[in-house]
Amino acid sequence: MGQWSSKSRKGRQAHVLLLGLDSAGKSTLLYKLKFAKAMMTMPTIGFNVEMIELENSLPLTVWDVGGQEKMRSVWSCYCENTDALVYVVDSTDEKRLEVSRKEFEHILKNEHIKNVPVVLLANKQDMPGALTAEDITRKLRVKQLCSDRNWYVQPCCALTGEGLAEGFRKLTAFVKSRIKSSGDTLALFKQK
Ligand code: G3D
Repeated sequence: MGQWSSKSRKGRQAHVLLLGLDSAGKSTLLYKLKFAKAMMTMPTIGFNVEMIELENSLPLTVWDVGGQEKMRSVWSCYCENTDALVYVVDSTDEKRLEVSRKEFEHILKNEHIKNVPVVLLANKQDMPGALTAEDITRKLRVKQLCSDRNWYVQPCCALTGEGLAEGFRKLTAFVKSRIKSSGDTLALFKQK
């Protein structure tokens, strides 16, 4: 395995698109990752952008685009130059799961994110009755929809942070392997 050199700060960063319906927990998880604490969140009007670097790994620029119905129509405008997609699902919101699945299916058809790896976060696992990651995988038909790319479904709780680092580690590994296989020399990948 290689390691990302500190030079990578000036070099390659991964652009991560963070999507999901409103209230799925996108802002909460972003702040938890960034500041290691749960913060009071407001509905995202427009977008939030945060730089995140996990354990001396590839720096990630995470674009959190609002998930309200109005904003979903502009998700596709943020797809260009995206290295990875994180799709967040509220595992307790069974009523809107089909809406979420349709939006997921729709965004995966975007030409700019063809073959881009996906990590789906099955959030709010702390809540009683939350669907499991396996349920979410099945109900969102992730295997079929993501058959052309690397994907992973991670159960998590954005409030406590449980599962977040694992999910983003998986994402980083997917991105690195995609960059490597595409021979991206900007990546500054240093072999040990
Ligand atoms: P969004 O950015 O996807 O729209 P937010 O969603 O991050 O604003 O979260 C929406 C609500 O869900 C917030 O509650 C937030 O605290 C809650 N939430 C987010 N993640 C979790 C989780 O893992 N578990 C639980 N129990 N709640 C979570 P409020 O009450 O502020 O609307």
